[in-house]
Amino acid sequence: MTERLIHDHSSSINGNQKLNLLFDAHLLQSAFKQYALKDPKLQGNIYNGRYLIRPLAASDYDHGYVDLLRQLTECGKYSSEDFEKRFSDMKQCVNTYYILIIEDLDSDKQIIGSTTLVCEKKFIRQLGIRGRIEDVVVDHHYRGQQLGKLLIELLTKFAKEQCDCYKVSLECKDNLVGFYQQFGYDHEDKQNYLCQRFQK
Ligand code: 16G
Repeated sequence: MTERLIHDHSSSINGNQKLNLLFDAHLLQSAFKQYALKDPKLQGNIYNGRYLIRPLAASDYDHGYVDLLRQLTECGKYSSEDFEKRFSDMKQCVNTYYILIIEDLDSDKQIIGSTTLVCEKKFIRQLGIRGRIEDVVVDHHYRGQQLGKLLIELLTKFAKEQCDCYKVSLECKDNLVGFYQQFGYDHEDKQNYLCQRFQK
């Protein structure tokens, strides 16, 4: 199984294919190791012998990444070139975008889960970093296997320990509040989430 593991600085070997990854996969090692102590189903970056967990790759448009996001919200239509341009823009923002995906190794490397951490640099809080967990989605065929839990726990740990975030927040629908509370996310006293939408 080791040949499947990520081993390069900004790219990875996945089978024989070199991937252009959004961020350095080595950054995940500490979070992975700690998680494996809690859940031995995570070995290296393989979960349960079947699921590879890694940073998003530029080629993931071809592995169903955008279709997966469509299970969360509308994505519109765009080409793989458009996707790669956005990917490249994100990658140029160093230490900012961390998109973690789960790939099903038994199903043609299809992407079946994803979560994003965005790190925002601040002038407040001693030049603090604020994290946001975004776009948590697991393919509906794969729900009930704790894969969303895995992604959120890994990225939350990563935000705290690797990115040194002083806080991490997320927005979710009412029915998911209980789900996120189990990972330490909660309403803050006298704080509200306000939003304005623009017609596009
Ligand atoms: C949910 C997501 C948020 C995403 C939004 C999309 C989580 C924790 N929250 O609130 O990240 O951006 O849905 O909905 O995954 P929208 O397209 O209506 O903005």
